[in-house]
Order: sequence, then C-alpha cells, then structure tokens
Amino acid sequence: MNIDDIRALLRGCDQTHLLRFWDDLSARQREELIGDLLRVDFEQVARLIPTHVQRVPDAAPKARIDPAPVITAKPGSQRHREGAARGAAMITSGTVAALVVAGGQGSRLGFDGPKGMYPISPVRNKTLFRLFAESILATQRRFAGTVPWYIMTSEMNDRASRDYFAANKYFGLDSDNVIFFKQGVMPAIGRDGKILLDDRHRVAMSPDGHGGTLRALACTGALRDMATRGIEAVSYFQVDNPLVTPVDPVFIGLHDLTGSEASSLAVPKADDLEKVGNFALVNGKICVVEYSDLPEHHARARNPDGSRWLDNASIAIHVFSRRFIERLTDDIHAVKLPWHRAVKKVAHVDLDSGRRIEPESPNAVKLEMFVFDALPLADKTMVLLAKRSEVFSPVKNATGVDSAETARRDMIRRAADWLQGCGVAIPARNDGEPDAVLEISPLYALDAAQLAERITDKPTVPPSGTLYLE
Ligand code: UD2
Repeated sequence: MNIDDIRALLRGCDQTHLLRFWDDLSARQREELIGDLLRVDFEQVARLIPTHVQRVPDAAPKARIDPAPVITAKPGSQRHREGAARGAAMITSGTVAALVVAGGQGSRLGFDGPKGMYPISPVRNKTLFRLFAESILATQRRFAGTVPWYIMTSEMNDRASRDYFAANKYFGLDSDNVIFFKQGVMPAIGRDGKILLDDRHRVAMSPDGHGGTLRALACTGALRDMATRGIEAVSYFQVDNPLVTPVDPVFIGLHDLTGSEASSLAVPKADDLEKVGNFALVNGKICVVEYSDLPEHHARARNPDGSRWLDNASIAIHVFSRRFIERLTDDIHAVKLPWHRAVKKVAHVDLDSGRRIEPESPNAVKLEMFVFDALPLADKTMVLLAKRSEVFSPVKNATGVDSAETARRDMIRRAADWLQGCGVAIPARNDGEPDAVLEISPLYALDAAQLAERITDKPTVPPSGTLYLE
C-alpha cells in the first residue's frame, strides 16, 4: 500500500486525522507511522465504534445464571484411567500442541521483561519459560511423541522472548517445534470515535487481549501450520502459572472422549471475591463470567449446606479443538468472539497543538477479546474439576496474594505432597508448612504417579534442608 491508498482507506472510515502531521515527519517516522497503520484492522474498528465506543454494551449477563456442570476424574478412577490412556495415545500420535499466551510484560511484578523470563522455581530459580519447556520435553519423552509448542508474544516482548530461547538452545526442545507468533493490537479510540495518536508518527495501540490468540493464530499462519502438522487438540495455558501441566494427558484425553470442542479446568475458589472467572450456565450454555461482571450477591451465595453456590473458578487452562478455532476465525475481520471495552487514561497527541497530553481522567476506549468467550460458541464443552494445589498458583503481583512468594510456597507444598505420597518424610514447621526447600524437575517427574515410579532410594530431607530432584 502506498500513502495514497492509505489516505483513501482512512477517508473511508473517517480517520484521516491520523495523517495530520504527515508533512512534518522524517522519512523514518513516516515509515513507522505506515507500519502502525497497516497493523490496524480498520474494517473491524469501523464496525466496533458505534457499538462499543459511542455506546456502552452491558457486559453483565442479564440472563439467569446457574452453576455450570463439571466432571471429576480422581486418580485411580475409571474416568481418570480412560482419559490418561486416550491422552497418551493422542500425544504419541503427534496430534496435540501446547500453546502459551505470553503477550504480557511482568510490569505488575516489577519485572522488566517478558513474564516468561521471570525466575520462580524454589531451588534452581528456573524461569517460567524454562519450567514449561522442561515439562513439554519430559512429556515428549514419556509418550514418545512430538508436541509442537506455540508461544504467543506481543510487539513489546517478541524479540526478547525469541532471543531468550535461542540463547538457551530452546532448553533441549527442537527449535522447529517451538513456534512464536505475535498477537494483534487494537488502537485506543477517543470517545468521539477517533483513533488516538501516541506520538505524531505513532498510533496509540495496545494488545487485543488473550482472545486475540485465535485471531493471531489465523493471521500469522500458525493455525495453518497446526493443520499441516496434523494437530487436532491445542492445550492452552497462561504464562503466569508455574504449577500448570502444559500438556495434561488426562484432561486432553477427556476432551477428546467427551467429544468436546472447548474444554476447561476448574478449581474451587479461594474466596467469594477471588479475581478469577466463574464457570456458570447462562442461557443453557457453559460460560465464564469474569469476577468483575458477577453480581456480588451471586459471588457470595451459598447452598443450603453452606458450600459456595458458584464455586468453580476458571484458571485459564483450556483445550481447544483445532477445527473449532478454524471455525471461529474463518472471517478474519470478524472473529466470532465478543469485544470487551475498558475506559482508560491514554496519553495522546493533541491534534491542534501537536503536544502530547497526559489526561487526568479516562479519555479513551481500549478493546480486548477474552479467550474463554469461545466456550459458549462450542457445540460441546467440558469442564473438569481439578485439585487446586496441583494445578494453579499464578504469579501476578510483586507481593501478597498471587505473588512469587505464594507461588514458590505452593510449588514446595506440591513437591512435599508428592514426596510424602512416596513415603519420604518431610520435616514440618510449627505452622504446618514444609520445613525444607523442595523442587522436582519436570524432567524427573511430571506428576505424583511418575515420581512414585522413579524414586527408588528415598532421599532424607533434614529440617531446613534443600532437595532438588532431576
Ligand atoms: C485472568 C482471567 C481470570 C483468571 C485468571 C487466572 C481474564 C480477563 N481473566 O485474569 O478469569 O482465569 O487469569 O490466573 O483473562 N495476555 C496476553 N495478551 C493480552 C492479554 C493477556 O498474552 O493481550 C496473557 C498474559 O501474558 C497472561 C494472561 O494472558 O499470561 C492473563 O492475563 P491477565 O494477567 O491480564 O489476566 P488476569 O490476571 O486479569
């Protein structure tokens, strides 16, 4: 596209102000501005302005909410065995891929860089990316299959993430099977429907949310790559959870056995107002209702026996069928996920003075998609209830709840649980916490059952001792 084409495109959607400073820009700045403009899907933005910028769609569900049905698969149960066998067969046959959404930076953590590079493991201080890589490598070895790993980055951290993997030789994975793809962006839009300029030659943009994963898979060719490799099931997880099993054979197997197109893991909520999505039945469909959209009386409601009425939290671990993702993205300008709006303060260039303004109150709409909104669009959905201490402890904040400290504590607790299950004595502190720093490499054992197979000489763990198993 040359500048005349771009001018015509902008005229067609009433956004010509984005070229207001064109005549004053250097050749390099012009190039950067064109680069930004080409990344905006103007067709889609034009469609969203009247519905999501100039009007406020009501995000809170008006329909009746009920608890969503979930299934369980306790280790040792027939369902667990059947799921494990099917999942193992799928991994061996090479039809399963892993996908991590790693578009965010570690800013809330006070960490300057891709969140995946945050060091977290209790003994070796392995990073999140390294833990996932080792887990995928161990899965490949365990089931003698290849699991391609798709890593969604963003403009902010793509280069740093790729460099990190290259510098570490992909942690033993075959680099052909580690596929990076960049997520899309959406411009920030003023209340008058005009896209904001971040600088005279830059459009104000932000990532399009983790729902943008589906759009990015389709736009970047990663989805086609999955089809070429014969991938049928995509195991999706977030970069911030060190307890996740990136490729859980039982979950993946049950996704397949139940004929589900979109499956999710659920865990019991930590408290009524925990900042997680809630699985619910809305209009007869399984949905995730984000904590911010859930009326407080629903969040606090109790069953007659005193248990929490809506107790199944979404922890952003899903399995999607590849064909389902294809169906949702067949029209790339109108991916079939709803858009969520957030009204934010966005610094921008004043079109008259050319000066950059830091607004004191929210002035712009940012638009994002959430991947869990895919659930009600699936022909069949399955939610599997998991044990929270086995699968979820996110690293979101610098201190307090969901911090590095709580995640390390939970990694040690899980390792202690697994070891005690094998008859290893773990010293305890007065408060009941393990009095030891414990770490089990995914390359040693991916779960309690594998640890029991591997551990022949039971290690001795002295009080305040350290144990690392690899
Ligand atoms: C998310 C879920 C919440 C619960 C919780 C579990 C939403 C709106 N809420 O809360 O229901 O499941 O996680 O931990 O998602 N990301 C991208 N690109 C984006 C935005 C996010 O890659 O444009 C990634 C990000 O790197 C991270 C993940 O998505 O891995 C979650 O994003 P978040 O931290 O914004 O989500 P959070 O904690 O509000």
